[in-house]
Amino acid sequence: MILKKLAIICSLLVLSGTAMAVPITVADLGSVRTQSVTGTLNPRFAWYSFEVGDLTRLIINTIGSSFDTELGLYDALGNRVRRNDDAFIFGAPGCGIFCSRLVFGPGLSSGTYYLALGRYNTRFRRSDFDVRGSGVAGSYRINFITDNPPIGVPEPGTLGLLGLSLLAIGARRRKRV
Ligand SMILES: [Ca+2]
Repeated sequence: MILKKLAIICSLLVLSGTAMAVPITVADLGSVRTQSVTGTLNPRFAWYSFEVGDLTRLIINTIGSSFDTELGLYDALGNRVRRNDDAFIFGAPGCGIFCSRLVFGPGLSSGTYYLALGRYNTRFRRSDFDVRGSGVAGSYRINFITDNPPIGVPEPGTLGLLGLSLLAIGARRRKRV
């Protein structure tokens, strides 16, 4: 009898171990920087992972989404760091007062984080990346605002050079006509 109970406990431990697994479909954004990602909830949640280094601020919001959003942030061990449902009492483009927002100052530890987006009434449980909800048709937009500049935005000097080379090409074309 005791052996049987031990076996059950062991299998429960194994099950809880597998429950801690990272969500199956995660889009890895690499080092977090100022950028926006868009998509649809397929099937019910959207998961993104990203690395946080030495930041003084990180703001994540869902302005521009077409439905009532919710956000939940988890650490690498699957523990919930923070969640938010509605953040904009005066409204925002897209989801209006129902857009979500997470704001972090310098206190956010460096490491890997997992962000889950769902619709209203999503349950972000405390551990094991356990997120439950029903999903919704519609498009979402997640905006990341950090100290790190966006990828692919040319430095002002590069812009100047680009402008000069475009002018040169334009001049050459005019000469040919
Ligand atoms: Ca909401």
